[in-house]
Formats: sequence, C-alpha cells, structure tokens
Amino acid sequence: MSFDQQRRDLLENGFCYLEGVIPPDEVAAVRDSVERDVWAHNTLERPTGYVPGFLRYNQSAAPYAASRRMLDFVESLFGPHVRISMFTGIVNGRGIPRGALHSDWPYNQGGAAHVLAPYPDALLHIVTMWMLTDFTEENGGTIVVPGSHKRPCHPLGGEGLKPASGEVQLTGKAGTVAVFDARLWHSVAENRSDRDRVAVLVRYAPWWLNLDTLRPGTIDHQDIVVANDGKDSVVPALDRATYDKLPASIQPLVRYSVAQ
Ligand SMILES: O=C(O)CCC(=O)C(=O)O
Repeated sequence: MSFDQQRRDLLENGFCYLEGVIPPDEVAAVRDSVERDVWAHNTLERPTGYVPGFLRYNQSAAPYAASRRMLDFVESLFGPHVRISMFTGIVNGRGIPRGALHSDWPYNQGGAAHVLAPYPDALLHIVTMWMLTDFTEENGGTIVVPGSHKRPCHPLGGEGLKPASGEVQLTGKAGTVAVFDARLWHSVAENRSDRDRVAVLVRYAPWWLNLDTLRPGTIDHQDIVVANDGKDSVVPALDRATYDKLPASIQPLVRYSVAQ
C-alpha cells in the first residue's frame, strides 16, 4: 500500500497499517524481550500486562519507533519536532476480557485533563500499536470502530462496554504497526487463544501539544490533575542515565521528558 493511501486511510477511516516496520527476522527478539520485561515490571494482575514509561526498562523497539520510515509518516501529519508522548509495553494475556470502547488521551473524557467534547475535527495525537506477535481475531487484535474519530465524543458510562455497529479488529503480521487517530473508538478485545498477545503502544505528539499534565512534578499536572480528582494517564520521567544510553535516534523525541 502506498504512503498516500496509508495517509488517506488514517484521515478518512481513522486508522491504517504500516507493514514490516520491524523486519520479520528481527521481530522475535523484540517480542521476547518486551514480553519478559512487561511481566518483570507489571503492577497489574495477570492477564493484564501494562507498563507505562517502558523505555526505562526496555529499549528494544526504540530504534524502530524513531526510524525514518515511522517519522516520515508522523511528520507528514504533524510537521517536524515530533515527540513521543507515551511508550508502553503491553501483554494481553490469554483470557483477558473485552474492555470498554474509548478515545485516548487527550480526548478521553474520564481523564482529568481532556479536550472538551464535542471534539474539534483535527488530528492532535497519534497512537501506534506495534504488533510483536501476529494480531488475530482470536488473540485479541484491538477492536476499533472505523470512522468514529469524526464523532463528537466517545461512548460514556457503561455504553462503551456494548459492541458498536461496524466495529472491526486490528489484525496483521508481527512487525506491522497499526496507526490510529487518538479520537478513534477502540478497546481491548478478548484473548481467546492459548498464547499471550505482545505489543508496544507508542504515541506521537506534535511539539505544540502540552504533555505536562501527564508528568508528575509539573505545575500543569498538579493544577489540572492532582488538584481535581487525580485520575489521568501518567508518564514517569526518564532519568538522565537511562536517557544517555538510549539510541541517539530516539533522544530528540523524548528529551523533553528527562527528569530535571
Ligand atoms: O491492548 C489493546 O488492544 C488496546 C489498548 C488500549 O485500548 C489502550 O491502551 O488505550
């Protein structure tokens, strides 16, 4: 599929696929190390493995997330000086149940810091799901609702737990990256297989999007998140020693998040 078609899919349907971003002969090593480190640093109960700030523990996907192929795509939408806003290791273990349909930060109305619905019709934040095992319907390829990024809000309350008309699952070979607009309604799908589904979730932001509400210790996190109900996504800072050891290609994308 051409670059232009991928961009059109993202803008019109809310998502697209970039295939082979991690080459087939390299993806197994990335998967094994991500799976190991998600379970080593997970704070949730199996079958949910979810580790925000994953670059602190594992850098195996970093060179791909900062590759020219990825950045050319993201920069074609945001321009230069893009940032990685979140880098999360995910293992959806066998047996994980379906989750609620939602939009991601900064649109998620459940977070303390959010863009007020009705959403502006503009792409502000990009979510990328890196398939490290093949994603299938059986093992819980993420559920998405094509075109839902054009709707004014995500389902609220218990509504998100109901299947939505037209929903599909993100499927593809390991090494594929599914790219979606953060407004797109999506949810965890049940993993009905006998194997864990392994991924990293990398979110990209333009330089002008305020990421401080995600960062404990900043004035905006204190005033907008903590001083209200305190509920929102948190991205732990990178310490200087970890940052210095990151591949040089990814450093400009995460430099803003180094602990002062
Ligand atoms: O793991 C998945 O398939 C979806 C994850 C998700 O919905 C999220 O992190 O916002």
